[in-house]
Amino acid sequence: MSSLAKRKMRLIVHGERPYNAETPLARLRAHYRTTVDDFYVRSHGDLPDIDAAAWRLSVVGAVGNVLDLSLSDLRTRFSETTVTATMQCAGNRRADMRAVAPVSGDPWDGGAIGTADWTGVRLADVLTAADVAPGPDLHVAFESHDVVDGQPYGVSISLAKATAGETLLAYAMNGTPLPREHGFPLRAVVPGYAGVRSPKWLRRITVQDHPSTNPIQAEDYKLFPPHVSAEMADPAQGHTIETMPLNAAICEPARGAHLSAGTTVVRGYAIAGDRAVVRVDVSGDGGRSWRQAKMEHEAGAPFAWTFWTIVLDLPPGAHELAVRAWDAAGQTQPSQPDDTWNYKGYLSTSWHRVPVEVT
Ligand SMILES: Nc1nc2c(c(=O)[nH]1)N[C@H]1C(S)=C(S)[C@@H](COP(=O)(O)O)O[C@H]1N2
Ligand SMILES: [Mo]
Repeated sequence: MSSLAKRKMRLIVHGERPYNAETPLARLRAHYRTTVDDFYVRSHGDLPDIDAAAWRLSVVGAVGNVLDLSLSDLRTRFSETTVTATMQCAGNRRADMRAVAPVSGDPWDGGAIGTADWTGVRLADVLTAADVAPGPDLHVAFESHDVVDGQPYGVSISLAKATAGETLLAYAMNGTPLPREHGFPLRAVVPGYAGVRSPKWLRRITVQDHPSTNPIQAEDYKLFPPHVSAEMADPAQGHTIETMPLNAAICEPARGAHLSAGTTVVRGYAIAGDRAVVRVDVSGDGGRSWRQAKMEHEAGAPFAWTFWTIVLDLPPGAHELAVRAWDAAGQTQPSQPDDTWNYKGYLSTSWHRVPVEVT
């Protein structure tokens, strides 16, 4: 067994090459900050092995001052900052969309998500040092060391999001250096956005007047209406997934659990991209009636998930537990996966339903 597989032994592996694995739901709910060993991994290519001493980050393009930074330059020239933020794949909960029609991509359950303390420097500070003049139509493009279909992984975000205080270039996760599979030695962390916009194994940052033309940005991670198939999809017509929508999942009890009559503790997470979760409703009868869960959210961590707990009194029989959250805009989640089905299975946010058997 590789050392990676050994460390990540609790994860549910969807693929070995590229390595993709998610956190079992009960483990996810064990700690507000997901331990590094339990943190899901989403990779599009082989994990690069980077020699930190030789590694450099270059900052080029529409800059007054081209930068070529070593890790120690980053640590000494910029002030260190830590942001507690949730990373979530746009394909999280994709498995639920398969009930409607087939979808492409790994069948992630609700564990392609995790929360960590990310430590590094603000991307804004690095862009200031590169003497970037603010412009409304500027984009910050990233290029990484891993190779996907013969090209380096690449994505971009707007200059506005790149210079927001929460956006980091991170070299540590939960107080330890980034492990190889999470982007050693440096990754971007773009809180509130889909994980795809937080590139790992960074090598170059380019400030430019257009979004990245890399296929990951220009073709992948696009949201389409239900009638669009893989054959007819025109990437230019799809919505580029950036901010993540409201979502919630039941972590305990597990799907299909056998419970004894009486009180059952139901626990899970809720997350609303860059907005706050204001309420979490839980149903013991498939959504005919709802009660409000108790929420736990860490103050000062607007980009981190909300944990929630409720104690239900379930009579004997077959029941369907369900959860739906509400965000600060008063919006809630669709009841059925049919409502938002798309052939890529992105942004699967319908009420998370968990059948249980009570005796
Ligand atoms: N260079 C690079 N960065 C990447 C990826 C990748 O394959 N290569 N995957 C992205 C996707 S889709 C997600 S969801 C997150 C996952 O981060 P994690 O593996 O640290 O959990 O990384 C993103 N950054
Ligand atoms: Mo992802």
